[in-house]
This record gives sequence, C-alpha cells and structure tokens, in this order.
Amino acid sequence: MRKTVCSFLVVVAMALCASTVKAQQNAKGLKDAYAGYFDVGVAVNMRNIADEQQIALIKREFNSITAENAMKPGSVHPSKDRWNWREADSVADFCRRNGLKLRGHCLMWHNQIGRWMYQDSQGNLLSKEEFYQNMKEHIFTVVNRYKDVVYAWDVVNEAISDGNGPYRNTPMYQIAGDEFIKMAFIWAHEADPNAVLFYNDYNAAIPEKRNRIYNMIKKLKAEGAPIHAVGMQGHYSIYGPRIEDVDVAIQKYSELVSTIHITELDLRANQEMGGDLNLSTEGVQITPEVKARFEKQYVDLFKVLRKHKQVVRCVTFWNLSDKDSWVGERNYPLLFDAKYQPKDAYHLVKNFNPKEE
Ligand code: 9MR
Repeated sequence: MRKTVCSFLVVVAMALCASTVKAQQNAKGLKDAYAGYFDVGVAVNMRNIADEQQIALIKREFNSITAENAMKPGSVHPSKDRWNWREADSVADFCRRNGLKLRGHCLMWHNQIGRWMYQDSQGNLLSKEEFYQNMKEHIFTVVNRYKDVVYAWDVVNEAISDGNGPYRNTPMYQIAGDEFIKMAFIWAHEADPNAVLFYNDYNAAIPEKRNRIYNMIKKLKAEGAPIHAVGMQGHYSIYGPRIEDVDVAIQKYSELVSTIHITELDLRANQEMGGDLNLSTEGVQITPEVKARFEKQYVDLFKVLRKHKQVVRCVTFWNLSDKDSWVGERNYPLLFDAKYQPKDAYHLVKNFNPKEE
C-alpha cells in the first residue's frame, strides 16, 4: 500500500515538475528564444501601451520598442513653433518604466513631416540655409529630449528612389541634394554622440535598390556622414523577396556598417511589398497553401537572420498583432493574430533548433 502511495506521489511530483517546465517554456517570449542572437522589437501605437493585456504581451515577447507614429517629425513638430510631445513622451516613459530599449523613428522623412520644414506659406521651397536651420533645430531638440532612453535613431528614412534613381526627388532633395542626408547624420551625431545612427529604407534587399542604398551610404560616409547602421525595413510578402537576396543584402551592407536592424517586419499575404503608402490593404483568402507559404517565409527569413547574428542586432515587427497592422488584418502579416494570440508561425520562429544550423 505504502509503495503504491509513494509511486503515486512520485508520478504526481513528476507531472507537476514537467508542467512547471512546460509553463516556463511557454512563458518565455521571442526575446528569450533569441537572447543569443538579437533583440526582438515591436512597433507600438498608443492603444498597445495603454491596455494591460497588450502591455503584458509586449513585456513577455519583446525587448525593443519603436513608436509606430508618435516620434515622426509631423507628430512632434507640426509647425515651426509648435511641439507636440504627448504621445512621444508616453512611448518614452513606457520604455523608461519597463526597462525597454527604444529605437527612435524617425528624424527626417518626406512623409509625415510638416511642410513648414522645407517650404514657405506660399508653397515656395525655402532656401537651403532656412531649411537647414529648421532641420538642425528639429534634430537637436528631439534627440536631446530622448537621449536618456533612445539608443538608436532612424536618422533618414526612405531617401532612395524606387524608380528612376538614385535619389527620391523630394522637396528636401530639391533644396539641398544628398547633402541634406549627410547633414542630418552630422547633426544627429552632434546631438548624441552615443546614439547608433541608421539609414532606414524598404525594399532594401531588392538588388537594384540595394545597390543604390549601398552606393549612397558609401559616398556619404566618405564625405564624413556618421552613418553607423542600416535599417532594412522588411514589409515583405509571402512571395518575396527571395531569402537569398536578403542574405546578399546583409553581406553587402556589412561591408559598410557593423550593425543592421530589420526595422519594420511584416509579411503580406498578397503580392505587394514595400513601405509605399499607396499600397492596398486588400487581403486574400488564408488558404492552407497561403498559410504554409507564410510560415515558410518567416522560418527561412529568421534562419538567415540568425546566420548573420554578428551584424543583425535587432529585428522589429511592425505592429503588435494583425489587428494593429498598417497593412490590415486581412493580410495576415504578423506572428500574433487579430485576437493577440500566437499563430503557428510564432512557434515555428521561436522554437528553432540551433543545432540544425
Ligand atoms: O505604420 C505607419 C502608419 O500607421 C502610418 O499611417 C504611415 C504613414 O505615415 O506610416 C506607417 O509606418 C511607415 C514607417 O514609418 C516608415 N516605413 C513605412 C511604414 C509603412 O508605411
């Protein structure tokens, strides 16, 4: 009898132990699975950091934050003499409170930027001197305000053209040519010599655009621009880019910089790629075939990112769940579904086997 009770207790103890181990494993997030590789980040909106359950999810899974919109020039500096810090401050405070790293996004972009930065009230382009004065003041003020918590800045976003290149023909480019890109880096570096400074763009793995980005960084570095790092945004699709192109792009950029981040990762279920705002948010049917492609693309991508762990230091998902995604939940883009539940792809990305690599 005593023997039977003992065996029973041993079995119960083992079961409890196994379930604790399982619970521990389950409790571990992406950031823990990737601890020996790179940080895993997420772009947040204001709702994400106000809702207790979403906060818990963020803290469990991620160790780096990007403000999806709150720190952009148009948000913090809508007109020359107006600053609007409320949302940017709440993201910064969220990171301070929770000991999370914060990537600053972004200092100069042709989108979500007040026109006052580069044109007068009649719509004429400003002189280079006036534009530079505005840009310098903007960069110094923002970088100084978040110096204690922002460790990396996307200094210039999307300055390379998608079509006839090499540069995107923005008003800022029309005023100052590529010198404005160099000056943005110089001033960001002056404002915070410790910040890691990024050039950030989408479709950065597509060979043509990759070469343009590569040549621009090489040229501007030679002219003295402190470009420390490349942000490859992501905004991929289940059909592309080819993982070999991601692999080659990382190798190429590593010739110029020692740090690469995937800054805005999501995978659309349709054929579109990139960060262009004119893209549709049309979804497709998530058939078993689409789901399988989605999982394979994530698995293959993370495999190549792990291979480059010496240089890839952070991978940030662009939004917390499909519900938050700028490409729409019908595009099925992230590892958490519209109910904030992990998809099968989440487990596949998380539970990789390091021995197989
Ligand atoms: O996700 C962002 C979306 O909420 C905004 O409406 C949009 C327009 O400014 O910007 C989105 O984020 C962009 C990022 O800042 C830069 N790369 C492209 C992203 C998708 O457009």
